[in-house]
Order: sequence, then structure tokens, then C-alpha cells
Amino acid sequence: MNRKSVLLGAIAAVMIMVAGTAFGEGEDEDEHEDEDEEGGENFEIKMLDVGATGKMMVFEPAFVMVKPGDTITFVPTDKGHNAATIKGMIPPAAEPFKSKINEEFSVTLNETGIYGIRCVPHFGIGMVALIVVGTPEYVEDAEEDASEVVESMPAKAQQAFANLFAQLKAAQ
Ligand SMILES: [Cu+2]
Repeated sequence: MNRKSVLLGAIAAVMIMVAGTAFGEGEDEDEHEDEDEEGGENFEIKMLDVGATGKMMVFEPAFVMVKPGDTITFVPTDKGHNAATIKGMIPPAAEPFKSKINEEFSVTLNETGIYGIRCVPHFGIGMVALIVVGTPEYVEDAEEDASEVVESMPAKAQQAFANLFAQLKAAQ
């Protein structure tokens, strides 16, 4: 190899590295989790007309456990959905939120506790999600603490939360 071909080889190697980095970043966006600026992880929850098991109108996944400082992004994969906190079903210090229909929405959850989430148009047919931030002792009592709120819900939402709390118990 003469000096010129060594130099060209080095340039080609750098270009491949640059291309590899750009490709890697693009790929990360499709991953379930990746780092955000603050160092927390990102979790995506899709809003779907039909879930993987054939269930209509679902958050997927509908049960998510994260660490304080992690970010959840609700992705409007299908049209006509949103994500909103359920009154009385978020940690006392947490900010309620409500996304616009059809809009991608990200929220960083810093307060430890459970977050009950609903799609406003499809709450009545059980389109709800349960996000758990941190793994504190209260988790044992979470279902009991939420029972009054859950009992006031439409029957399908109650059933969906019964399934989600069962997943929480299984995850402990
Ligand atoms: Cu919906």
C-alpha cells in the first residue's frame, strides 16, 4: 500500500464509522427504551385499535414499570386515541396530564407511585393503562388505595384494572 491508498483507506474507515453511528441512532428510535437527555430511559406505549391479542382499543403495553425520571411516550399508532391521568390515581405530588387526540405525547415521571391512565374516548370500553414508577412498599396496597376510584369506573375499565393490578402483583 502506498501512502495515498493508506490515507483513502483511513477516510473510508471514518466514513463507515460515521455512517454506522447515524444508522445506530436511527435504529434506537424504534427500540423500546433509549436514553433521554437527563439520563432516564424512554418507554413507548402505543395507542392501538387492535392489540396483539386481538383486544379492541388498547394501550400496548398497558402495564409498564419504570424508574423515577424515566420518560413515557404515548404513540398515536392508530387514530382517535389520547392518554390522560385518572383523577385520584396518581401520586399526590404528580402533575396530571392529558394529551390531545392523535398527538404523540411524552411525559417524564419523577414522582414515585402508580399512575392510572385512560384514553378519554375509549375509557368506557376499558382502554386504560397502569404505570408504576419505582418499587416502593406502597405497591402492596396500591390496588386497595385505588379501589374507590376503580369502583366508580365503567365495568370494562374496572375489569381492565383488575388485570393490570394482577400483573403488578405478578411482577413483584
Ligand atoms: Cu382510545
